[in-house]
Amino acid sequence: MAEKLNKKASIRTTGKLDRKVVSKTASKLDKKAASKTTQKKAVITTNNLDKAQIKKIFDVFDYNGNGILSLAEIDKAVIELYPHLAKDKPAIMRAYKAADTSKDGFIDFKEFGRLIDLLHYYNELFKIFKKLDIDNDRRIDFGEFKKGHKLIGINVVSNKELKSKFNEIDTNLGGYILFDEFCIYAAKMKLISDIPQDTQDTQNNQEEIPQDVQNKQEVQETQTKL
Ligand SMILES: [Ca+2]
Ligand SMILES: [Ca+2]
Ligand SMILES: [Ca+2]
Repeated sequence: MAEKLNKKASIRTTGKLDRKVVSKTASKLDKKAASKTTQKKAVITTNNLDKAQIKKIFDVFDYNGNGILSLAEIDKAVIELYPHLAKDKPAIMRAYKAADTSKDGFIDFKEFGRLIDLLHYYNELFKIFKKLDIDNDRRIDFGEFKKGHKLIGINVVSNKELKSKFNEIDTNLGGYILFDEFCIYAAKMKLISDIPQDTQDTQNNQEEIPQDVQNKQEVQETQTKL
C-alpha cells in the first residue's frame, strides 16, 4: 500500500500546487461534504485544489469574464494551460458535459473543480482508448478489441466470449466501441480508481477511498498488473 501511495503522490492533477494549502482545503471540504452526502464524490475528486487556486485558474478559463465557461473557452484554456490534454477532444467534451451538473451548457465556478479533475480523468481513459484504437479512427472495432482487450482487464480465451464482451461494451450495438461507451465500461470496471460523480450511483463505495489513494495513475498500474 505504501508503495502504491508513493507512486500516486508523484503525479497529481495539479502537481505544481502547494501541498500544504491543498490538504488544509481538502479537510475543510470534507467537513462540508459530511453534511451534504451527495457532494461527497465531487469533493474527493477536487481534493488537490484549494479554492483560491481554483478561482485563479477559473479566471484564466473565463476569457470574456462573464463568470461562466463556455465549451469554446474551455477548449481555448486547455490548449494554453494543459497542452498535453488539448488533443483529446473527446475527453474534453466528456469532461465538460459531465462537469455541467446544472445542465445549462456552461461551467460555473461551483462546477469548475470537477471539470479540472474530469479533464484529467478522461484524459487517462482516452490514453487507454487510443492504445486500443490502432487505426486511430476514434472507435474500436472488434479486431482492435481482440488485440487490445487485455489492456482493459478482460481475460477471456474464446472468440465467442470475447464477442459477447465486446457487445456488452458496445451498448448501442453499432459494431464499434465509442469513447463514451468505453468510459461507461471503464467506470463500471473501475479501470481507473478515481471514479467521478457522473458515473453510476453504484459507485458510492468510492467515497470510502482515502484522498491519497485518489489519483490518475491507476492506468499504469492496471496495465502492469495485466
Ligand atoms: Ca465566460
Ligand atoms: Ca452548469
Ligand atoms: Ca479503430
